[in-house]
Amino acid sequence: MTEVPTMDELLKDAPTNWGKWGPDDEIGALNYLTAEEVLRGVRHIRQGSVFTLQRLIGDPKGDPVWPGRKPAVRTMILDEASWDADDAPQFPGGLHYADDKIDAFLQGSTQYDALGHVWYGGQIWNGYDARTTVGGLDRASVAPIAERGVAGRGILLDMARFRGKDNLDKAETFTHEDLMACAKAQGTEIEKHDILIIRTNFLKLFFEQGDAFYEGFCEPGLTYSPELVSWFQEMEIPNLVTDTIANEVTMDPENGTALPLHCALMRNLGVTLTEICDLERLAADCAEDGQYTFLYAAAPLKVNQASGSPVNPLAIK
Ligand code: UVW
Repeated sequence: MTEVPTMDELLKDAPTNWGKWGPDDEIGALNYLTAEEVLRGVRHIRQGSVFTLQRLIGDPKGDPVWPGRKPAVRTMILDEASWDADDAPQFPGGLHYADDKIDAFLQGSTQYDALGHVWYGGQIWNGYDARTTVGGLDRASVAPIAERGVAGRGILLDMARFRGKDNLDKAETFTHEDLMACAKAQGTEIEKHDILIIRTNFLKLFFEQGDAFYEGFCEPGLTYSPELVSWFQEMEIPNLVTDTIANEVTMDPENGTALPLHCALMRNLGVTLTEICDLERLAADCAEDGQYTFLYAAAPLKVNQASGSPVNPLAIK
C-alpha cells in the first residue's frame, strides 16, 4: 500500500495568500468582494425571484451531518401545556407564549466555515498559530465573516445535470476544468471573483438511504491537484458553496488524504467554504430559464470565536 502523505508533504510547494491582506486579516478571499463586485452581482437580477439555500433544521426526514456530528435537537421550553401548571408564570391580560431552544453543532446544518476551521502543521489561515483555536478561535473565527457579510455574482454549476444524472455518485470526482466545461454547457462562463455554487444533489441519497448513507462514507466533489489550486488563486475565487457536507471528495483518490482542499483552499488561500446548501429549487429554475448567474448574498450568524455558523444564503435572479 502506498503511504498517505502528510498535508505538509502534499502541499509543500502549494501557494498561499498569507499576508496579502495584512497581518491581521481574518476573512481572506472575501476581500475580493468589493462594492464593484456586489454591483456586478446586482446586474444579474432580472426577474426579482428570491431563492433561499438553507436546509430546514429539524427536517422530519433527518438532517445530514458529517460523521461524528449530531443533528440539532430543538426542545420546547414553553407551550400551551406549560401554562396549565400551578407554578406557571402569570402575565397581566392572560398572555401566553411559546419558547424553545436548540442544541446544535455549528457545523451541523447549512453553514459558513470560519477560515480557522481546518489546519495542518500547527498554523491556521494567515499563519496564525493553531494554539489560538484552543478554547475558542481567537483568530479567523466565523465572527469577522459574519460581521462583513458576503455578496457578489454567484454562478450555479449544476454538475449533476451536466453529467446527465439525478445525483453524483459516492466518491465521484470533478476538476476545475469540469467546472468550466459545465459553465460552457450552461451557456455561461466562470468569471474572476465569482462565487461558485456547485450542485451534486448527493444528499438525495441521505434521504433515500438513512443510516446506510454513512457506510463507506465518501462524498463526491472537487479533487485536489496543484493546477486546481492555482486556478482558484488566479481566478481569485472568494467563496465555494456546495450542497454536500464537506465541499470536496472526502478521500482524495490520488493521494489518500482526507479533505486536502480544505487545507489548500481554506487554510492557504483564504477561500471561504459554505456547506450543506439546498440548491434544488434554484437549479430547477436555472434549468428552466437558462439563467445560471445571480446576486448571491449571505450573512452567517455572528457567533463569537466560533469555527462556523448557520446561514440561510440567498440567490436573487
Ligand atoms: C470538516 O471539516 C471535518 O467538516 P466540514 O468542513 O464539512 O464542516
